[in-house]
Amino acid sequence: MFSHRYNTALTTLILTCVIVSISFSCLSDIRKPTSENTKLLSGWEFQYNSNWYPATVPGCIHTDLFNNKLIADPFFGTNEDSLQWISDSCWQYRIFFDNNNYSDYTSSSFVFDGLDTYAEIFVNGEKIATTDNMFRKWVIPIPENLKNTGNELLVRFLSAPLVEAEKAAALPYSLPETRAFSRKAPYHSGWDWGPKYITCGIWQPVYINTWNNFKISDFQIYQKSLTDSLAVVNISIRVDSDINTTAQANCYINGNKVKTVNGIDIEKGNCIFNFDVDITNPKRWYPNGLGDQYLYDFIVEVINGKDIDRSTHRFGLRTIELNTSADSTGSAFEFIVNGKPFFAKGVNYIPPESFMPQVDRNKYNNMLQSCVAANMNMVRIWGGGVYENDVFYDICDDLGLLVWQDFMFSCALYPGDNEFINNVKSEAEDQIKRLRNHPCLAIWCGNNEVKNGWEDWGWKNNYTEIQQTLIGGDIHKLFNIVLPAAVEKYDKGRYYHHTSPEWGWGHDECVTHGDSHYWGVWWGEQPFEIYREKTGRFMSEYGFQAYPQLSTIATFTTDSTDYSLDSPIMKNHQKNARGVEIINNMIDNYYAKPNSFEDFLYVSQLVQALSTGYAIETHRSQMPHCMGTLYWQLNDCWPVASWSSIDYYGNWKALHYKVRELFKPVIVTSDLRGDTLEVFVVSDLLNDTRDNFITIDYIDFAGNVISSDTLPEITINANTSTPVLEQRIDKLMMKQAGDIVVNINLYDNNGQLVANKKQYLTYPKFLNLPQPVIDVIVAKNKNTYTIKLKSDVISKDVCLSVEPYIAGNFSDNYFDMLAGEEKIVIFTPERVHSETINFKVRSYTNVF
Ligand code: BMA
Repeated sequence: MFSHRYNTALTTLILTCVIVSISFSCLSDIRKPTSENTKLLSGWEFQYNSNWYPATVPGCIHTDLFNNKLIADPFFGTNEDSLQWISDSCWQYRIFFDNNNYSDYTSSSFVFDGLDTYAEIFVNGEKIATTDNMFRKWVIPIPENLKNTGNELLVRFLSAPLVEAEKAAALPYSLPETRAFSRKAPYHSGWDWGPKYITCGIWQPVYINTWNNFKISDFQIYQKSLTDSLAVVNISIRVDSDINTTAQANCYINGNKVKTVNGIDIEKGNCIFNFDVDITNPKRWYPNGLGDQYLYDFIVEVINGKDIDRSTHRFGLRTIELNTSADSTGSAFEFIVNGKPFFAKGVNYIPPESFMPQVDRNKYNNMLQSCVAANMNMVRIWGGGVYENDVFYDICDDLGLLVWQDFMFSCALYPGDNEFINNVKSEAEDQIKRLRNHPCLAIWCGNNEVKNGWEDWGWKNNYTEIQQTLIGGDIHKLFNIVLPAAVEKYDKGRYYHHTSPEWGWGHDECVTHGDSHYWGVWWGEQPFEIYREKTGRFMSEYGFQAYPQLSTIATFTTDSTDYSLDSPIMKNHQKNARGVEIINNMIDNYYAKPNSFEDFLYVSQLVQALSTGYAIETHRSQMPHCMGTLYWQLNDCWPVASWSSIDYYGNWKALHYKVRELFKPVIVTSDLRGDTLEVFVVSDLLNDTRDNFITIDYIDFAGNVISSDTLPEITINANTSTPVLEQRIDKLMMKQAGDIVVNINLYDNNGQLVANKKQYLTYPKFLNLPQPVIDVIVAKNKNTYTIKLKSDVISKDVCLSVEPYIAGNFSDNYFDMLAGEEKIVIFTPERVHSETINFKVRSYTNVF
């Protein structure tokens, strides 16, 4: 179901989680730790009608029903419509377990790392707990009166929509989204790129934790100071204890014991103690592109005469600050890492699955590797999804991807009663403690578009002034008091940003103050050129939709009779009410009308790449006014038309290839304002380089150079954007705008090509493109294919595909080739294929 690429994820559901695999061989004391976790993952069943069926844990009801052939594929056709009943029902899960003398331990508990969402938990029919927050970890003591064998642990999930309706009814006014009453992934209720599947289930691992006398329940590594010669980190250890004892603590870094602290008084209950550790000549952790990602392995242990417990984490040494100071324009939004301001290049990330427990390490790896391949250094985990699994942050630590972490609140107003607030406080504590040791974590953000919604989306009109004061007070309390206090308490020093964006796109401040979501192009249908005027200090959202490729559409359609934008299935897989219309309008504005459904898919990708690519170029060229750009959105949670640059199956859309070019450390950007050509050189490098040069060739589509210019002695200034040319284009030349491309090359002082930009003088639809003949020579290597392409005249937006479809990766795609230019592309299939692979080559002139 759902994926031909990731279907192994269905069966391999044991997510790598809290357990960090660091070798303990360096430790002198090899006694077993007092605290032990025993997984409780196999043997679960769920009840449907009155029968019990095997369940997968971690998992959810929709995937369990599907795996047992009780429902159709939720992603196929219009099945979404007929599967809504699932979320209106209660669902029960059970497992039988033996009593391993649990009452002999000081403590023995069931630990649920995550339950989605409203659960009642019973042992042998007796209720032992209720839960109401998907984002909390639940530790529930195992009752004493167990049988020796065959004890039943039963988890009953209530229907979230029904619980929400009850909570909503208790409030004297209604909130715009009833999902806001639940602490549950907002996107489950449907989004403008996602289906409505309100899941329930044991969505994170379950285990039994036992310990005797004491255990380490938490440990924080806090960097107190960092210079080139010395880092001082404070280790703070929380111990839960059933005894009063005096203990010793040891700290190991990279296998070497670096600290022993004796005489620690541990008292019954819980206590926190801390000590400093010095690291001389520290190696720093840098974001991708700015340096290495050095990680230290930390182990701490607490020992008394007879007991020992240990905990491990990796840690990276770096400083990170966010400069939000007022300046002559407004207020900055500039990240500074290890003392150096840098331009944040990245993307917004949504949950990669409608049914999150299906995601495995492989999928995270593919997505995050695609970010690094596209020269990104930051990913924003958007507040309408989930706090990600540990493995996600581990990979970000490894790859140097900074994480902008929203708390999970999005596009809604929230209640402010004590029960809700206390629930959020516990969630924040759990999540902050879980994530704070990761060097990738750059910033906490209160929510997505709550202030923006409250100020700009007309919600206020539904309320009296008194109600507005109450609601305004509730969201203020949540995002300006409760959450920042939690960050201050558990993760002191990490920046907390109360909402994203600071100002909605209709406000003047969106270009002068803080972070900005500029949605004027998609929602406002403004021309792409508006991005010039609307570049803010940090562009944390903007984007344009495109359809995925045909092979992706084939996974949820029956046959080609569904291949029409108006077919019920295609409509179901376009969640934005005006999506088709907006894409078509923009195609009309910029491109020729595509002939067929498949051509439409392709052109939708071109228009997305043109629009979002233009935004990125503009944002970077307005550095340092603008110091970051995160486009909307990286990925999909099912196969769908959306703003993503990578589809559900991991296929790169045209945009992702474009992003890879535009996020290179040094680029040359250009723009046409009327008949004036402007050229900038943008650099993320930390040093200036001199004596570079730029060639500017006006070339017709048959390859004749009409005029040439060289700009000598170009300095690529470190970490900024430098205008290098502003030139009126000759009138005669402008008359031939449809017949010319300006090929701009930036060379270093050794004559090596550093960057290229092909600037057209008019929109693609006005180009008089000849029909190219492209020579294609394919050579099969051991595991890859080399495709050599050469075109007689210019060929625009050359797109390679494999037909019939085979999953794999093209080293480049959706590129322009000048007349006579040769291009080599490597195709790497995901699996080795013995049969012949057919490559299809198309270019923009094939669509009209
Ligand atoms: C942004 C996001 C999402 C949404 C996207 C596209 O503002 O925050 O809510 O999916 O717009 O409409």
